[in-house]
Amino acid sequence: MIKNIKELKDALEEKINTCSKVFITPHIGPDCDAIGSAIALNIICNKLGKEAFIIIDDKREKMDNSVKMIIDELPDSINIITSIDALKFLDDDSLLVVVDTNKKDLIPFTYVEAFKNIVVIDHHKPGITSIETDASYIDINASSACEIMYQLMILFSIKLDHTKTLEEHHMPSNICNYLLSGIILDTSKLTKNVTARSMDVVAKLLKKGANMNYANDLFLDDFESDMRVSNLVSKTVWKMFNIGIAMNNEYPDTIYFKEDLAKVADWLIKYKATDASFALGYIEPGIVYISARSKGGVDVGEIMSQLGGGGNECSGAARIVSNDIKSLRLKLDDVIRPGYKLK
Ligand SMILES: [Mn+2]
Repeated sequence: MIKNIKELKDALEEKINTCSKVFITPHIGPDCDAIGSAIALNIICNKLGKEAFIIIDDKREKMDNSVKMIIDELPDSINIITSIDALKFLDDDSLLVVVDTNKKDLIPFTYVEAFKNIVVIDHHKPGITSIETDASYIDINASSACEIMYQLMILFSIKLDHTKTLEEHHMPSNICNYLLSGIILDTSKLTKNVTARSMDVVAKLLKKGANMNYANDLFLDDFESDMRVSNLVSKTVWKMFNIGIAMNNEYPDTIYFKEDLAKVADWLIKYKATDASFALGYIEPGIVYISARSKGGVDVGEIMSQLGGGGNECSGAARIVSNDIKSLRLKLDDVIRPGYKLK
């Protein structure tokens, strides 16, 4: 276990310098925090003169718009490859860095044991499926992986505000905006999980040229998505008066985007009377996704962990292989009861 950011910097530097190449993997279904931190790590590798590859298997059509926009503007120096391609040229001296998750089942491949050297950088609670490595840095007080990555980049003396330096090193000049977007996303626009340090990082990113409008534009809703979200919100059933559960009972086979379900849970938690909210639906045939939110009084991460997912007190999710969403809905009812302990 790595205890502080300085130790993480030293461990990373040593491991990157001594490895043959670096494979960076964000979680399946990468969001802005995951992709932002993966790019930041790629820049650190470039700075140390090491070849790096970001492993993403998600199909472009399935990707979140904000992530697509970021990927589209990346320079050629950032290599995104699939896990099958990665397998072709990984060797005994390859280093794997997992960002924005610490769980085996949330990374795109199952050959994690093929790596002798693994670093985990995350801000989610560890659980039974956590990747085993001595070089694991998990700061659950950090708002986001991007908050951690910003501090790391500073320790690596990377000049984020120097567009020319970034260009010379073929680094994406928009990196400050990517990091800001990751923080904005994971804090629900700076309203949740925000500490003095998060705000400090945000202030420094803005000073270095990040632009709030970039992040806001990235997260603009499109009409179709908003209609799917409000439609699902209207199907919410209230349990024990203050737990909202949204599911499409009428057309249970409807396929949603993961982000739609997150938005529904976000929507329901904004009401004064809501203690916790859950939104569930298929994200592809045979895969049910549950997004959960709480104001902190109901530990939704704990509730989600009982369904094979995870998270923290305020935010959680689970991805379940199932063709029977209706019985999952009942199972959710069962696990909410014991988890419903208001502080
Ligand atoms: Mn995150």
